[in-house]
Amino acid sequence: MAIATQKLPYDLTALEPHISRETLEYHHGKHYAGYVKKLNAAIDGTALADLALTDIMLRADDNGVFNNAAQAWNHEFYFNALSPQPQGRADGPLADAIARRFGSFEKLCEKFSAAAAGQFGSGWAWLVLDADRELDIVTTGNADNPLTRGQTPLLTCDVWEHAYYIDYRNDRGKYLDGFLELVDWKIVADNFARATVERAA
Ligand code: MN3
Repeated sequence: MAIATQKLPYDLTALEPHISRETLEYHHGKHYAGYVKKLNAAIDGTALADLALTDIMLRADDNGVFNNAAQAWNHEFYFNALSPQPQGRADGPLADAIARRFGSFEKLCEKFSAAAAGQFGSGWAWLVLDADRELDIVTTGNADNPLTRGQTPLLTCDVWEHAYYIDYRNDRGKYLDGFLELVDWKIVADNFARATVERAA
């Protein structure tokens, strides 16, 4: 059973002006879809073929399989947390956890942006829940995913150039400002609630 290419949860023009239709056509339609296609070709007929995407990523012992599985996972997680009508800031238990760990929601956003801006080359910035149930901000290079380090992803930002070059050229900082305008903190809060339950189990 092949891994299905997920549809975007919004229209191609829905994230404008921060992320253009052209960017989504390439980023979702070519880059993300390409990772899924290469992954399916690589796992066809192997023991991984019937597993869910997360399990394929965590069990892959081949770099090519891991990279394509992780890139498929990371992109789905990235696209799914964005919304044309986002809840603009965290509330509830997530807001409390952010205040405890970072001081304020604004500080979290600053720290997240700085980490994303500082990731050298291609990669991802993440808000995660650590094994000790603390929030943290981490970055990973290329396709790497915090699940491989025992951290549960709550939010990610793609800082590969293909995520922003059409709209912002080399200006990663401006892309990050636009990205933060689109993050739906209701979705991040749902991820946090699920991760907290899993960690407590
Ligand atoms: Mn990408």
